[in-house]
Amino acid sequence: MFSTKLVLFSFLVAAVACEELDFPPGFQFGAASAAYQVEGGWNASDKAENIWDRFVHDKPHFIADLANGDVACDSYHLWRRDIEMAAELGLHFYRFSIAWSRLLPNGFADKISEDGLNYYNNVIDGLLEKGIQPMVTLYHWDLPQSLQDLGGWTNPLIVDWFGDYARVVFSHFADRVKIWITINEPLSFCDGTYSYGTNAPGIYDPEVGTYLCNKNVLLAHAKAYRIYDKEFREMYQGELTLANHLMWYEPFTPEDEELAETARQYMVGRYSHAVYSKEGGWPPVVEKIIAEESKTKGYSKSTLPAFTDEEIEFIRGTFDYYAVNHYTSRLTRLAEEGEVRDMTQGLPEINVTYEVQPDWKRAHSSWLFVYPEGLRNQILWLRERYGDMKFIVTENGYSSSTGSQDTERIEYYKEYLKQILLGIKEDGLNIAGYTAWTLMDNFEWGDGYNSRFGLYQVDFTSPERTRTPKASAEFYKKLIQRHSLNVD
Ligand code: GBH
Repeated sequence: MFSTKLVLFSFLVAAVACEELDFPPGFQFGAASAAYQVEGGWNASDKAENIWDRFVHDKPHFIADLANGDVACDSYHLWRRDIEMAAELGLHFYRFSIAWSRLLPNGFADKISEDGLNYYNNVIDGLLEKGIQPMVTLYHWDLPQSLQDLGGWTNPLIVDWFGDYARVVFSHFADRVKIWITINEPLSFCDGTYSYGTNAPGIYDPEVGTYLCNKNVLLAHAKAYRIYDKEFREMYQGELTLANHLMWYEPFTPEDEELAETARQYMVGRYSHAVYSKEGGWPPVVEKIIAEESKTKGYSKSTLPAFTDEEIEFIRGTFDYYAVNHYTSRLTRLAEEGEVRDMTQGLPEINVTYEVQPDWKRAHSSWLFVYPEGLRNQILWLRERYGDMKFIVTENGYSSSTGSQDTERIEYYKEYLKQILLGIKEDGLNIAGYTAWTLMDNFEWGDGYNSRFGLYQVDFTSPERTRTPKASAEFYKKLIQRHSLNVD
């Protein structure tokens, strides 16, 4: 009798433990890629040059091994195989981006490429045939070079250029695409370009350029959102937002909490407050710091360009969910004089130096330290600052070098997904989906082909760019099948 009870009891405990590892019904799993990182076909048909084509060709020394994305995974030709892989994994959705200069060779809407249209129609239809939802990013860093020549993201006219491009995209694809990201990680290409100089177009102008880009990006996003609202929403009922890169900051010592909060406002708030907060505009603390800095440096006004009241209203509330791109975390402490030279070491603008805990494992990418709790803390912070809303993790992943026995990647996914489950079950966070970065090894920007994030391994020496599943692909497939982290 006693033993039957015990057996029954252990069974119940196990069942509860299993259930704890189950994802809520309706939770969706996907994987992501980006046009420049996978497509290749850089000058195929009438596709025009973009800023990454120009950057890798003119300044190859910025890229490891002088690599480039001319061919990359050759997805321009091998898209059928990509869809097959998405289907093998059982993905609910596949996130990819449209190359602006493949669809609009002039950058402007005066000419639409037939081949560009065909390519993206094929990908969208191919996914839908397999029951996979397309999630489409309009801009993942590959600005048409023609628009860069006119000032790119520092020219306020880009707001209209982006709006025109968005309208073309919506009018051709919004009948089938229901979930959108307007712009991917403006922090990475505004700050990454102008404050750091190592991203295309390689222009270094930290005091002015970064913030011009920052403001124009927010307006451009809002423009696309308003166009969708007015011309497409009623018909198509889709969801839009921008995607932010969120590095989570915790204080190095308890006294550093205020500094950590300033870092969050500087790195996350600068691209979120205007859109998601109740009052809109710049985060007040950032506005204050940059105004003071500008004055000290002798500028006539703050180099953080002010918003008009109309602009604040135009941007405020232009979201249907919050897109979380998250990989890593840092501890923040006050920088000593001259200690921080660039973004990899801290935030010189606000006197922050980065630290990490000694037990945070480092991935192949020098910036990627593993701290799973950071993801949950980051989303909790977003809910606290901007209110309860739907969150989708639109990027999360781990880099290694070549090889397909990637147990460390599996470990990373397990640990980060566990934090998502805890966020849902213990904190009541409304997290609706998760996107693994990335479907297959691809051109990892400045790291070339050295840092590999893929679920599938790609042989970049073979003309067929042969793709083979890594151990993590098997793991992800099982996880999706079982809708649970209870995978052996
Ligand atoms: C994302 O960027 C991108 O959306 C994606 O295209 C990319 O392949 C993926 O993640 C993996 O990198 O911060 O200290 O060293 C991630 C954000 C911003 C991380 C720039 C690396 C380099 C400067 N990236 N950052 S630093």
